[in-house]
Amino acid sequence: MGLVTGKEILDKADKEGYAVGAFNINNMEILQAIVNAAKLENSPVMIAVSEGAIKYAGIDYLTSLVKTAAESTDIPIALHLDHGKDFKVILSCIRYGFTSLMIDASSLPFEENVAETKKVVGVAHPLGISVEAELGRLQGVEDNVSVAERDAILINPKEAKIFVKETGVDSLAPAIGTSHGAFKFKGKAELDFERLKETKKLTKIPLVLHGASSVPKEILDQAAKYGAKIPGAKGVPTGQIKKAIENGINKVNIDTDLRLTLTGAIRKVFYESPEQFDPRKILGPARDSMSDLVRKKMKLLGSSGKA
Ligand code: PGH
Ligand code: CA
Ligand code: ZN
Repeated sequence: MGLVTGKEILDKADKEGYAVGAFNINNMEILQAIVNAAKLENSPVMIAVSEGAIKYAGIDYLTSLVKTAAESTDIPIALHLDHGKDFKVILSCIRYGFTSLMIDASSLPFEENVAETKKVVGVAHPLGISVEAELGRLQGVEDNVSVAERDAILINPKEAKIFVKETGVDSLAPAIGTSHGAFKFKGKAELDFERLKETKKLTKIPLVLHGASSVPKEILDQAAKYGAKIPGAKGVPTGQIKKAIENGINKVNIDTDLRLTLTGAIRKVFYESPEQFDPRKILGPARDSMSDLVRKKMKLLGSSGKA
């Protein structure tokens, strides 16, 4: 089967009350790990490609790999631009066959975010390509942050309603207290579920959780055992991911947990087999470990068996 749109995957998830993982790729092994997991779990999946990944691997290489993966299965797979900021990159993604685009103009004032998002929807929708946008800032928010500060950082559900109506986006990423990377919280992790609930009620579209890696202790421990030094790493507890899905999240973005898994697996090979220099023996175990990780995520999100 060819690629399907983000909207097709996410509208079904919204209707049936589960979430689909959007996993970031940079190379063949990461993609194969994800697609292999999707096949084993019979789960729809979104392959996320960032502007950084495009710079690293080339849009031609990455799209060829993802199209080849989609042709190998009947599992619904969407090819998604993650955090698109440059309109030229967005246009080249359209030309290369992406079926889902994120326009991230969330650092701009509200009206400019509306205008930028509208511009992307204007070119994408006539071509049948889905669009995701973002409101608020992705920044860890702790208990000691003042109400005024929270309001400045996190999504305003009433604004979200206006935003969705004016732009016509297919999905929206609300800032509710997560951030990207391996160091999400200094104190206790607590997402703003009230804001999320209200945003869902007022927008009634699929919502997206960015910065959703859990940074699991067992992955950190494995990496540390073989020499990694990543002190203070902390992610979103899996219980909060579940609660977010119960309150309207239908797409969960994972990058960091893949990176940590790959790092731990490669370190293990280097530590245990210093004589090893075959790339297949170095990257193969990492690919297997990432596939196991993605299978666990699909079970957690409720997308297993939904393909
Ligand atoms: C993400 C990934 N990509 O868009 O939001 O977040 O760093 O938590 O994996 P993590
Ligand atoms: Ca942002
Ligand atoms: Zn993100």
